[in-house]
Amino acid sequence: MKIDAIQLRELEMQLVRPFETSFGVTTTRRILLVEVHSEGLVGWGECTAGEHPHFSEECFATAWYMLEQELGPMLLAQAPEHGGDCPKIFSRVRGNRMAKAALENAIWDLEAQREKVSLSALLGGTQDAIPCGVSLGIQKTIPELMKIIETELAAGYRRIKLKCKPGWDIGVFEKVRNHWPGILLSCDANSAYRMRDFAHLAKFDEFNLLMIEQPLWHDDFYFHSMLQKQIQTAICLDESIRNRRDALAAIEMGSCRILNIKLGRVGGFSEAIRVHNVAMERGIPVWCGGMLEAGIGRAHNIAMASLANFTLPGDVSASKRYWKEDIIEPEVTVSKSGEIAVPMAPGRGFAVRTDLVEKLTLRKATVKRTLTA
Ligand code: OSB
Ligand code: MG
Repeated sequence: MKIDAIQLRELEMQLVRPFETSFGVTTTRRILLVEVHSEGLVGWGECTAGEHPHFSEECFATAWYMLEQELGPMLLAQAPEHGGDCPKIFSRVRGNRMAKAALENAIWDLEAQREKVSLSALLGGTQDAIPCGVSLGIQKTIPELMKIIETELAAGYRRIKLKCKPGWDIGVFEKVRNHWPGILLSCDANSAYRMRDFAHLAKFDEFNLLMIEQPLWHDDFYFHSMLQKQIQTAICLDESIRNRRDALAAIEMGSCRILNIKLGRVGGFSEAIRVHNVAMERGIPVWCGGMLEAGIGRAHNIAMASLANFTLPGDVSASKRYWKEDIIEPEVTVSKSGEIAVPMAPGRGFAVRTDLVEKLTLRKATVKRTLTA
């Protein structure tokens, strides 16, 4: 397809409530959108990099730079036919997977429109609804957390994930489990623990957690495999898994029994499908993670989560949990039974509210064609 233009946008969007993890608090998101114009159609992509390089090495500013100066010019010079052509086009650039994913996903988004098929169908999705959970940040007090859990369960969500860290773990799980003995409950440490904490982490077994997500270093497999041997609770890796090869290594080493797949973290739809497939071959269930996405990223997550091995409730939830107004129409909603319906219409199935996007835009840039790309 001939690419006519690539535009980058920086949006500022206020979360409806702050989100606290073991690595920090987010109150306002800087959302990086890419628009790829081709033959009268517009493919949209959302970069999931954080404001600061706390989840991974990437952040908003590094992604903007890579998109404007490296990846954008490469794509303009190459004219891909399919979203699946992008990894090869970007292969000379090391890392920077969230930046790559924004562009690659925009091409898939465009391709689904051009072929008049749903994005889910284009990806090979087979499920018409995805089961949803919620990820709950660290709160000031346990009673505040209990109130939020009550609200989310009443809304239909099927799994509660608690962000945890030393000092906000066992005491919290105890209260929550006592009150709700039967719910699917998991926790996410975002790398907050170390080897001295192994005995402490073994105590999590008491609470019948569905999984403990990324307890140790963000780039580790080996010590997670040591830990997995010493605890009963399934480990789920998030940060550590950058591609199919990482997933295979982690599975073969016994570093985890469940995988979280995030489009940005693995570099886009192509690699996400590869991670999904290798996990399925090995009998490892996966679920779709979240990065506090606005509507474009959320729509793309829904399409991805329609693949067959996304069997566990993910962190993809309703727009209104994050935003007063989302940038897509309709907003993402969750049914009383805790599911999001996968759109079957051509394309991503959620229209972009371009007027609102324009209103929220702080900065725009058009990628220039360069001779060296
Ligand atoms: O580790 O899953 C994570 C948000 C930002 C960075 C990392 C993570 C998260 C979440 C939120 O858990 C998931 C969501 O609701 O989007
Ligand atoms: Mg996580």
